[in-house]
Amino acid sequence: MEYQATKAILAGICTEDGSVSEIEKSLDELERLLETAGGVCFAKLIQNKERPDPRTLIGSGKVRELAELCHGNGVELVVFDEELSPSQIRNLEDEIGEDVRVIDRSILILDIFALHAVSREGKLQVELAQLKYTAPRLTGHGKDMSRLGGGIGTRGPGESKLESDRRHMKHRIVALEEELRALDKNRQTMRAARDRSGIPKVAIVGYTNAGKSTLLNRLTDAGILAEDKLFATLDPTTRKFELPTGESLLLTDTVGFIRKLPHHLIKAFKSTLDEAVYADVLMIVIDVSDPEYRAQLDVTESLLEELGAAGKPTLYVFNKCDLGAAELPAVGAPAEHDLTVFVSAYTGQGIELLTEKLQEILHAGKYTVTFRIPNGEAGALNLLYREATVEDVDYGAEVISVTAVVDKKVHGMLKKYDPDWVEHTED
Ligand SMILES: Nc1nc2c(ncn2[C@@H]2O[C@H](COP(=O)(O)OP(=O)(O)OP(=O)(O)O)[C@@H](O)[C@H]2O)c(=O)[nH]1
Ligand SMILES: [Mg+2]
Repeated sequence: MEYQATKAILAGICTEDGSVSEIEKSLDELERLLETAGGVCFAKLIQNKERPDPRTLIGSGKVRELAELCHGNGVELVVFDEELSPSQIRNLEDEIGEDVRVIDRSILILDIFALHAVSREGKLQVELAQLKYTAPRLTGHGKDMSRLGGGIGTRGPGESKLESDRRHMKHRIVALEEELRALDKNRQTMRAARDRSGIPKVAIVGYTNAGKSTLLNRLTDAGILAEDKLFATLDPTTRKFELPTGESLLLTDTVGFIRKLPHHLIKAFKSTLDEAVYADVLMIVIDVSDPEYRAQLDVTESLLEELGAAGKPTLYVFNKCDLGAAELPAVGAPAEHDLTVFVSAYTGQGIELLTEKLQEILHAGKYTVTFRIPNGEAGALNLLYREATVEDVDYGAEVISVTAVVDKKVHGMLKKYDPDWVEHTED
């Protein structure tokens, strides 16, 4: 059987405080989301309207225009860039008629998440978000609905069609919340174990499709699926990485950000997004070949802020340099403890410099000290191995000389082994 992509119209509204060019960019991105979900864009429709119509968002004349455009061209789906209430979807589907389905950006994003979730936690998070958001918006319209899978917007993370039987839904929501709580506890326990290991945690974050997974693969052979698709990654992956100095780090690849990511979606994926919140350092990956990269960085930074992950030492990784950027950003990081680097995760260009800068950020606020530890006081040496970076150990007859990169806390704990202690406290 030949596969036919669902033909769709994308619709947006430009209100008094919006600009048409912003809406156009947002619709272009919506088109990429549609394609990722297996659809194809037939037309884009923007209405200038000071205030949205509470019944149908766009005005009634525009709804008629939309209906004609659908009916005359075999269009089965309309995707709105704005969030629609369940009743707006019902009204729009009633007025457009002929089994054309109406969905919004959030439903489309959740549909992609459902296709891309791999881990049990990821799948449960998606199913819960769909039960809370998508299910109340499913009207049963559309030829597709009786078939398994039900078409774009209705695919669940498993094989099954998204359920919309209300009584069943309530039970399912309770069960999912319970299981997710247990998995979140698990995640917290694992995180606590990583904390005790003292290995610094670095989260790779950024806009969707920026090259986060490609970067982790480049650094660690993680073997994560990296694709020219939006939201290819849903589940976080953590890999150990060794710096040239021999120090270890934990690098975590995370789910990408996108503009107009609704608050309820952020909440639904809180547990996995927490990987960024609990990191010591952030690597923000930016696709400089995308003309929209500045706006994408703004979106990333404001979402990090919303998550409570902003203000950490950050390495700004300007990626895809091999494609050439229209205008390269001025070098110079936004905050004192931040750094920037230009790389291509694809060709490997700049990766060596990236590891150096990463090291620089991790070592910020740290300095090198040579301790003299009497033989037999192995506890101090162990502490250095655990909490600092040991660079050199020289076993003398009575004293072990250990050169290590330490922070103030470790230095203070071992001050009695530092012959130059006074000097350092004056720094
Ligand atoms: N030319 C070029 N392409 C790259 C580079 N880095 C990544 N890509 C491509 O960009 C696309 C997206 O890469 P991913 O690594 O999947 O991006 P991501 O940030 O993990 O995306 P999501 O998981 O979807 O949020 C893939 O087709 C990569 O091959 C680069 O440095 N240069
Ligand atoms: Mg990815």
